[in-house]
Amino acid sequence: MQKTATLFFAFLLLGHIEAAAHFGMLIPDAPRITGENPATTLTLSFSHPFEQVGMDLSRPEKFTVTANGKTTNLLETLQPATILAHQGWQSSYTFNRPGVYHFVMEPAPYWEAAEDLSIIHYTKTIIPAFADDVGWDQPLGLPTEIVPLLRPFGNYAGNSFTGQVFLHGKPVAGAEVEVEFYHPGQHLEAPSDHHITQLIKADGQGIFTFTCPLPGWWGFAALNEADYTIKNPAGEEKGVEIGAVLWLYFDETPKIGR
Ligand SMILES: [Cu+2]
Repeated sequence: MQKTATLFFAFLLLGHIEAAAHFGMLIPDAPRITGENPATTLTLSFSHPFEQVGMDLSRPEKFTVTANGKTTNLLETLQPATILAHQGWQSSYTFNRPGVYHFVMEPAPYWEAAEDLSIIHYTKTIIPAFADDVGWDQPLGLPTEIVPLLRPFGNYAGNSFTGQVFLHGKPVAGAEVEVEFYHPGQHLEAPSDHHITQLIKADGQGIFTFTCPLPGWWGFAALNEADYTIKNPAGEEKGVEIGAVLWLYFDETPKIGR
């Protein structure tokens, strides 16, 4: 008991309490774009998605969209916003033509004293516009990324996501992938901390499959150690955790009946 209390106090001193994992988040208001609704707000944050506990995300270093073979810089469109009571960012995007739009945020390194390293989560969300479905399986060539093998949209809760983890363009054998569910505005009770952040290991090709049982957003974060160091706020060279994060939306399963 006393040990728990001491640990708890230590976490308080370090700034925020880690019950579960933090995730780069890039969540649109609409998981797909149709003619009736050709625009969406994109919300960028660094949060604990299952528990809906926010952290501060300083201005991202990059924010881009890649579609129809072209990458566009959206950094200037970001507006500060309060997300889960913390610093986040929003942008609104209007879709002009069909395509599969890969939105990517590269945050500034986040110094995590509790883990003695900096964290960079390359965060990706893929949105189809006007029923297009070409190019969803294309890697973007990010330093690290999860490339979907299941089409990352048009799925029901209960479908299984399969993805492949890449680091510098090569599959990561045995990659560890953290998984969290996010349902804005809905508080869910987990039986244990293990249920808040679920964990799966990829196979020898960096491929993993995970069944998503609930409708809403599911985030996958493949975490690897970078082969470089950067300075922490105290000026010391420290390791970097680079994460490949992918967010997907699973729709409610329709009811069979008449
Ligand atoms: Cu955190």
